[in-house]
Amino acid sequence: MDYSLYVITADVPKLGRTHLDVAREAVKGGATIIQFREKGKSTREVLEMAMALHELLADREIPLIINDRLDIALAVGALGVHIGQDDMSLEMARRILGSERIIGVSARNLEEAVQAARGGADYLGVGPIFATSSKGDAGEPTGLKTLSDIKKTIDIPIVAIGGVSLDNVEAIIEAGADGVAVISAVAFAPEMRRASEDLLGKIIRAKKNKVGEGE
Ligand code: TZP
Ligand code: MG
Repeated sequence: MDYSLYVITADVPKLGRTHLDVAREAVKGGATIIQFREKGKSTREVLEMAMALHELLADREIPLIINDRLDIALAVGALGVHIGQDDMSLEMARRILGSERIIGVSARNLEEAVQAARGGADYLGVGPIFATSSKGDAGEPTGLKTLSDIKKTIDIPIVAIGGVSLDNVEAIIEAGADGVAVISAVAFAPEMRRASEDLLGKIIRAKKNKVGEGE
């Protein structure tokens, strides 16, 4: 799995953008994974959107992760789910999904990261790294130090989330992230494809530098 540019879709009515629009443009710009995250719609609507996303991404061989909803992930045959600390427990999610599917877990600090890694998470979403206006209850930013502490302690992939932008993405990769997860940096960008290309370019460059430094 390539976690480099993990784009979380959003519905952005004021820009006339649907989840599907965001996913389509992000993938054109090089997104390596798409997460479908929708909290305000009916189950039927969520299912229909997830089916459309699955169809779009399956053709392009881009993994689809569903936020929180194991039922939707199973219904559409998504590759996996992402669960937060208040969602279904990792243990229960694994029991339901089996070992074939990917389960990502949100961690806000080292303790949560260690617990999720021990519990069999496939990757961690660590954050909010920086301040974000995309999630009201995201909590205090963890900063880059927590990210690098987590990277030194656990050995599953780490995706940094929260306030990621073109200005800080290289520092985040240098601090130890295997990739970044973004909502607004792509979904609210004037040109979503271009924004994805620019982010991925910087991520690839920062990763090359790390290898050069012998990381
Ligand atoms: N979880 C922690 S921060 C966050 C989520 C879903 C929001 C990330 O959005 P943005 O716009 O990339 O800061
Ligand atoms: Mg959640």
